[in-house]
Amino acid sequence: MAMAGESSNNNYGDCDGKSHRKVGLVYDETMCKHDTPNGEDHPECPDRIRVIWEKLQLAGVSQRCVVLGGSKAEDKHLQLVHTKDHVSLVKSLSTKKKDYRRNRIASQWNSIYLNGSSSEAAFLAAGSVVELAEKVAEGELDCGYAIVRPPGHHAEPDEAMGFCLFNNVAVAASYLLDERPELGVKKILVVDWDVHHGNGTQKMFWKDPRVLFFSVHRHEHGGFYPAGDDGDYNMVGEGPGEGFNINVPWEQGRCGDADYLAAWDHILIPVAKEFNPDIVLLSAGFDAAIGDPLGGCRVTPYGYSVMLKKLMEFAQGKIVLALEGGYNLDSIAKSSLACVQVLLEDKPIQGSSEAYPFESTWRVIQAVRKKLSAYWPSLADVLSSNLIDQKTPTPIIVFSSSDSETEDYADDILDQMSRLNIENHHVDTASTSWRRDLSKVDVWYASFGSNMWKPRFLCYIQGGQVEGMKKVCVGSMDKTPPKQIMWESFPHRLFFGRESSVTWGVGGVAFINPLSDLNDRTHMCLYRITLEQFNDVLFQENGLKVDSDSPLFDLDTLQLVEKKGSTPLASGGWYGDIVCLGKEGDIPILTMTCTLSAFEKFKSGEIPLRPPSEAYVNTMVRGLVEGGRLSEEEAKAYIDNAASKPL
Ligand code: X5A
Ligand code: ZN
Repeated sequence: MAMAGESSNNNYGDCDGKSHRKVGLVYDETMCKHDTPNGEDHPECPDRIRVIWEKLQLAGVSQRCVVLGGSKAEDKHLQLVHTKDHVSLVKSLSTKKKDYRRNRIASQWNSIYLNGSSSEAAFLAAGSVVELAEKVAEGELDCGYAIVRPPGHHAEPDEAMGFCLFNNVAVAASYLLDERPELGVKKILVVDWDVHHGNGTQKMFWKDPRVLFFSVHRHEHGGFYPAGDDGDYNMVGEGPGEGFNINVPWEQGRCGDADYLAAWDHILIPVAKEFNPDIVLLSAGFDAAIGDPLGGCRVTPYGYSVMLKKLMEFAQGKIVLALEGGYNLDSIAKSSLACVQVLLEDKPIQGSSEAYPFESTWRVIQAVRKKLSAYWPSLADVLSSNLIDQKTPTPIIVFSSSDSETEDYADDILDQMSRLNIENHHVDTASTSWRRDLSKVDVWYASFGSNMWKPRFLCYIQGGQVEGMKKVCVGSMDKTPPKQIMWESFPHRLFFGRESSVTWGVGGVAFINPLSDLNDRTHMCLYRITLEQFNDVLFQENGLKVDSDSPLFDLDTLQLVEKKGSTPLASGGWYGDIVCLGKEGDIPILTMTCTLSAFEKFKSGEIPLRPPSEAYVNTMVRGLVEGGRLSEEEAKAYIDNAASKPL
């Protein structure tokens, strides 16, 4: 039953007598009861659907819609896409059980929390989308929006994940196809504009040509959640379903209206015309919205409204939106309102798009078109160079040598906006709960190699690439720049080793002897960052991804290294040892170098000593000179000396 108060009426007529479309809205306060077991903060929070509902009420649009309360999914409908075991397991999570049993179950899944009301909410979320889709397919409603949680698109046949328990949209699609043949729905277009790949939906219809699944998402070559190859554009489906799965995998964040609309105009819309669906289901996550703390993209409410408008040209406007992700409360409320106004066919939403798609966007769109043109002739034409020349250059972060580098970029102001929101929405899943604790502790990270040049080091924090680097850094999760910078020298031996590196190509990179040597000194640039950021630097230095479930260097290890001076890590990478160089005030000074055993191998020649490449030397020199540490001549001589002396 909806607790929507006086708005729960069926009076969808407008006072001006103009006939509007009959738009269904599902809202049920019961779905707010699904929450973290101990009230911990989580981005997928009950307020998400509340703020959307309140926005629609305040704007006076819910009053013009047909409001439905939630309804529970039937087991047999859930089992159209989920295993029997999965359905029973979710059902068994009811109020009677103890928290610890639920926590155990949740911990076996990726990014899932559970409480006594999770099961009920999951059944309601799926059932509500089924009910709304049924009413639209029957013609009782023209279209609708199910404001549901938990979301669904990550849920796989036998697995909950990514905040999703049941795959709400997939259940509804299968219900129409398999349980209601008399409604005549034979072909369904499922569009997934949530910023994450709809891995669950893809799996469920992988071999099914009745469902054309289109997902546009951040992918970053498999680095973005849900990581891996599933979201790649090569994943086109199999058997009879071959060609009916379309992924548009963004290579970078910051994608906005122009990028999404380019994917619409040059992939989705032409294919949808050929496919000619009987109904459209939209996995409407709003985490690609500007300001979202997880998405890092910048789609505006206007952008969403245009994307939706274009989809309403199909299936005589029969379209059902189901909420998926979206974690900035303000952004999801505004985006939802814009969408409902489009469903109601109100006057067009005002707005305009940023000028052009990114260069990487055109690259992705061309790759998708090429791959899918085997199945969809409308994608076969090569895009004109006039078109793809209209682009925003990829914001590779190349700094000026001034101190106000990043401020020059209007782009980054927007990023800072979304960072403000991260503060209020701690992501508290297995992959990120450690971050909260470690973000409260400051350390000095002492750099002695290329990181001494601040712009180079900032690539590890903010992402990007500077002159001479062969690779773009992803940056840290927390992109706050260092709070303080200072220089010091320490009694350790600097040397250069390894044949070549991914970042710098041929030539050695800098290490220090993990043990101190009072006869030697190494210049170091110290950055005051959080221990969380220090871990992200460690991940990147060791060639690991930054979305790890656990830190490489935690509070216990910090205590240990403060006591013992140095400690090896389980990184397996080149910088597998942390050295504590002392303290500055209360804050420990840490650096990373090779392990003692690797150092022995450098000494014996088992691992090669090599002078650094020219680019690497230049970067170090710039660091030492711009940091006011040495003159250019002195810096070159210092590096030369370290590179030529035997260990
Ligand atoms: C539905 C949705 C995101 C999961 C992110 C997990 N899930 N780190 O947006
Ligand atoms: Zn998402």
